[in-house]
Formats: sequence, structure tokens, C-alpha cells
Amino acid sequence: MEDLVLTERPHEHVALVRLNRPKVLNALSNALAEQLATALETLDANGVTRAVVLTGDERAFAAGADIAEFAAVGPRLEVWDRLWSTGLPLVGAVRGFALGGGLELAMSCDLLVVADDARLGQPEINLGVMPGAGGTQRLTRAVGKTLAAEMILLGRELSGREAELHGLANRSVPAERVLPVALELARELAKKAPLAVRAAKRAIGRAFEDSLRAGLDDERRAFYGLLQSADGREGVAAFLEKRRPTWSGR
Ligand code: DAK
Repeated sequence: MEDLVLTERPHEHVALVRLNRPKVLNALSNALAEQLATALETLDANGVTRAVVLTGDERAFAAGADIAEFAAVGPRLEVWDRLWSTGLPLVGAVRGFALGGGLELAMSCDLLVVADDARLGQPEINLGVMPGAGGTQRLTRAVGKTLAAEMILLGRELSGREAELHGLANRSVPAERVLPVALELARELAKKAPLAVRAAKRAIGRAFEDSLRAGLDDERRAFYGLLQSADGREGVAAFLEKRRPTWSGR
């Protein structure tokens, strides 16, 4: 089996998990998401790991779900649910693109370090669909409705620097500092009382859990509906054929 996710242990209580599909900008295929979920579950269960840094490579954290898979199978919901159920604190370390599902994954982290020149966005609208893994909910909560609407409805990207400014990232730093700073934050997390960190992480999630749950359900239903619409199929086909889509409104 191909290693779509690589795990290292740079410090006793800190794991570094790298997404590893560099040729397609770490597009999140179902196989990759599955390996990531399994990696997090394994780290969660080993009794040693207290914090995880999640990263991609210098070109991309992840450019979204794998569009080539869209035509045959959409993203698998239960794998993403497994990703979201980890009790470990996650520090996202973003260089390059964090788009679509890539940004949604980054926003699922508890702390986020981004490169000044990273490119964060929800470009699904350009494929004739919309975010389906929490983008409409988590982005809106993080940056507010005004900017979220511009990003989701128009596909506007933010630089890493802008992401920090608007409260989407904890730190924006030069690209070569992203990993060291993220590892430093993870080491800090690992020095805290593990039970307290886990409980606090869960409690932060609960701050908006009920409305999040309802919002995620609505978002998912709409996403899968759009994926099957004529425009959704056209948008995906156009991306794969490297041409502009023509929308029919169906
Ligand atoms: N999927 C598959 N392949 C991708 C990809 C993606 N998302 N992004 C890039 N690639 C591939 C390209 O096709 C290209 O492959 P080759 O042509 O070399 O074979 C290679 O990566 C390099 O990309 P480019 O040649 O396009 O590189 P550029 O620097 O010119 O452009 C780019 C970089 C990031 C601007 C461009 O690649 C791009 O626009 N990529 C697509 C970004 C995007 O639309 N992402 C959103 C996808 S939708 C859900 C869970 C998840 C989701 C939804 C629901 N549920 C659980 C319900 C998520 C949905 C999405 O993420």
C-alpha cells in the first residue's frame, strides 16, 4: 500500500503527520483521508502522543478533495467524521495551497500556523458545487459572515498574512518558519496536563456544537445534491479537462 500519510516522532510526546501526494498537491483522496484517520487513531491510542502537527509540503497543505474521484465516488463522510473525532490537539502547519477540503482540514486543527504567502480558500463554487466538509460553518465562525460570503460565494482566496489578520490562523510566519513554529506550539501543548488539554479541546468544540451539527448536516446534503447536478458534473469535468465550465443552471 502506498504511504499517502507519513508519521514521524520529532519529540517524545509530539507526532508530525505529513500528507504525501505531492504530484497532485496532496489532494485528499478517500484513501489518503482513510490513512490519515487511521494514523490519528493510532497516535491517539498509543498513550505517548500528546500533540500532533499536521502538514503537507512546501507547495501545498492540500488543494482539496480529489476532484478526479468526484465523478465516480464523492468524498466519504464517515472518514471525515473519524478525522474530527480525535481527542488529540492538532496544530496545522500550512505552506502553499489550503483549498476546499484542504482548508476545511486545516480549520479542523486546534491551532493553525500558516506561511505569509500561503493561499487559503474555498474554490468549490468554481466547480459548480460548494464546501461540504464544514467550510460554510467553520469559516463563517472564524472570519465572520462578510468575509466568509466573499470567499465561499466568489471563491476569493486569503494569503496567510490575511488569514492571521482575520482570525483564521494563530500565526502567519515566513514559509521556512512554519514547521518550526508549529512544532514549538506542539511541544508547548505537550507540556500541559494531557487530560486537561483533551477536555478543554472538547469543550471548545462544544461552544458551538449544536448549531455546528445542524449546519454541517445542511451543508452536506446541499453538497451531495450539487455534486449530482448538471453544473456539478460540468464543473468537475471542466477542471479535469482543463477548460472553463459552462453553467446551465440545472
Ligand atoms: N484534485 C485532484 N487533482 C488535483 C487537485 C484536486 N483537488 N488539485 C490539483 N490537482 C492536480 C492537478 O490536476 C495537476 O495534475 P496534473 O495535471 O499534473 O496531472 C497537479 O495537481 C498540479 O496542479 P496544477 O497543474 O493545477 O497546478 P497549478 O499550480 O497550476 O494550480 C491550483 C494549482 C491549486 C490553483 C489548481 O491545481 C487548482 O485549482 N486545484 C483545484 C482546487 C480546488 O478546486 N479544490 C477544491 C476541491 S472540492 C466532503 C469532504 C470534502 C469535500 C467535500 C465534501 N464531505 C465529507 C461531504 C471537499 C471538496 C473539495 O475540496
